[in-house]
Amino acid sequence: MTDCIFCRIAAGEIPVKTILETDSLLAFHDLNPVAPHHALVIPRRHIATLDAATPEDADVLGELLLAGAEVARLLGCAETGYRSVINCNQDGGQSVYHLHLHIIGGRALSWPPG
Ligand code: DGP
Repeated sequence: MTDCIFCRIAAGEIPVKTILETDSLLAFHDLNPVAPHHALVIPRRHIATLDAATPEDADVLGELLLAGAEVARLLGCAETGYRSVINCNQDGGQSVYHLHLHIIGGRALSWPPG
């Protein structure tokens, strides 16, 4: 989708600070970090929301979680801990409608979220 910012990032049209990439996924530093470590992992294929995912997306969803764990290790916050977040739709706080996993760490995070 040409009007999707994360599709454009996946296509290399918008520069990001890449952490890892595979044939199906890309991980990069968030533009507006909310913690010392804040990365996003996106599927290259456009899936608008978690709610829009189908059983055909099961493989890439599994890869997304595993890549998120690898990103946390690469950032150095796996042992101290981090949060994996997928915001879904308006009440979930989603602002970019291309499925993405946040990896947030480097400080103690409160619960419940605001
Ligand atoms: P969400 O609210 O869950 O949809 O999170 C979207 C995140 O995407 C938000 O933390 C900021 C980040 N973001 C938006 N545009 C860009 C961009 O152009 N580059 C990078 N690196 N991050 C972006």
